[in-house]
Amino acid sequence: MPVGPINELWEILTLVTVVVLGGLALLVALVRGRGGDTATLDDEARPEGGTPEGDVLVEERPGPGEVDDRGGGVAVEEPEAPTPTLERPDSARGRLQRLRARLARSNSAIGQALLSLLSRGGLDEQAWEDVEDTLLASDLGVEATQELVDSLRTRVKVEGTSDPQQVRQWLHDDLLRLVDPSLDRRIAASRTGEHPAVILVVGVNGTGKTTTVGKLGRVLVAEDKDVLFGAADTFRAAAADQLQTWGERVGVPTVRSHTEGADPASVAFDAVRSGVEAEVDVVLVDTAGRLHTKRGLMDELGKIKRVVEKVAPVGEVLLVLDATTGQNGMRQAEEFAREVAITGIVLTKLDGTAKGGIVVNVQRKLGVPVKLIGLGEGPDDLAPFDAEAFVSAIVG
Ligand SMILES: Nc1nc2c(ncn2[C@@H]2O[C@H](COP(=O)(O)OP(=O)(O)OP(=O)(O)O)[C@@H](O)[C@H]2O)c(=O)[nH]1
Ligand SMILES: [Mg+2]
Repeated sequence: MPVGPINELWEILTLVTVVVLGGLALLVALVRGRGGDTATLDDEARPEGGTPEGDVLVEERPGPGEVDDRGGGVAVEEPEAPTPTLERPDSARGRLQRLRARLARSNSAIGQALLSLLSRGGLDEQAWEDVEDTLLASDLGVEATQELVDSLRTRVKVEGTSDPQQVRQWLHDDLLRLVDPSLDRRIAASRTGEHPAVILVVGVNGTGKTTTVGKLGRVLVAEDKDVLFGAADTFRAAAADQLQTWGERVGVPTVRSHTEGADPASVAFDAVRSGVEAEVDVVLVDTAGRLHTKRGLMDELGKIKRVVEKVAPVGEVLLVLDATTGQNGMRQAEEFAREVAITGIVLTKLDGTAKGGIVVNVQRKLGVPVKLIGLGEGPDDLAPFDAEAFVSAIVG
């Protein structure tokens, strides 16, 4: 058997093994080296503290004179990519048309009672007293009720008629005069010079402030305005969450603090300052509900307004009143007006009450117009107050 070729074969095999092993060793060394690099890159890519970039924008600032920054950082919570449910709401007019039936339903109790009384032939003392009671029950107030009844009685007597059509027309005209269509009910929601419009929303607990801020934000967004919410209700953490949820629903960022009990004036200040920097059109500031009888809390409201005005004038202070609270609502209105200059009233929950008369009462007491009405809990259930539509809803 020839030995030469076998030896050659062994030599070749040994060479191949050496080359393969060397190659493997080189490969392992290379992979190790690259592996180290990867780890370093990962570490650098992760921001310190593990906060995902763009999630929260924490602003630190020294408190201005009066501001006591108990709250620590305030964050602007951008709504996540606009929610798919975010569609364009009706125009103001369209919304009122849609809600008219609801308004009529709520007021028809007054209207029905009045019309059936007035169209009853031969109005006697008892009938007039019943008319008076119906008007008082609708929270029209003693003065306005007296005026209305006197006016109607005189007309019926002078004209010598109680023709239902005619009486209905008189009732309509008298009510409209009381509601006063000449009042300016526009919401100040446009920038003035360098400043965004600032709207402060105040009122007692549970009247519908936060809901109103959310709904109003939606109306303004639909008018192509840049809007920012300020969550100055720091009393409960859930309050800021509630506003932020509305913000996400209607596509508006919310400036808030995550610290329960943070200074509300400080959060309001931060919201308005962010609004100035971002050059938005409107900053809507939601405040905590407060009992009008609690001195300390009422003082706090004055402070919020003063602190905000270090950055931009507050053009609108909306008092939110629950239409179902009757005379108590009137007392609230007077106390709030004493503390901050109220520029407009939002009357909520008119969908569930026949107490629409409070519109007249509160306007007279405060000399401030009802600007908006809440007719339900949904995002589109806020309408501009329209005197004519309101009266027609009562009289039919
Ligand atoms: N039916 C009806 N419910 C309303 C209306 N406006 C608000 N609400 C409801 O009233 C309740 C209280 O509303 P919020 O907006 O939380 O009231 P708030 O004034 O912010 O309450 P606090 O912050 O606790 O003082 C909620 O259940 C709302 O859905 C309205 O116009 N009609
Ligand atoms: Mg609230």
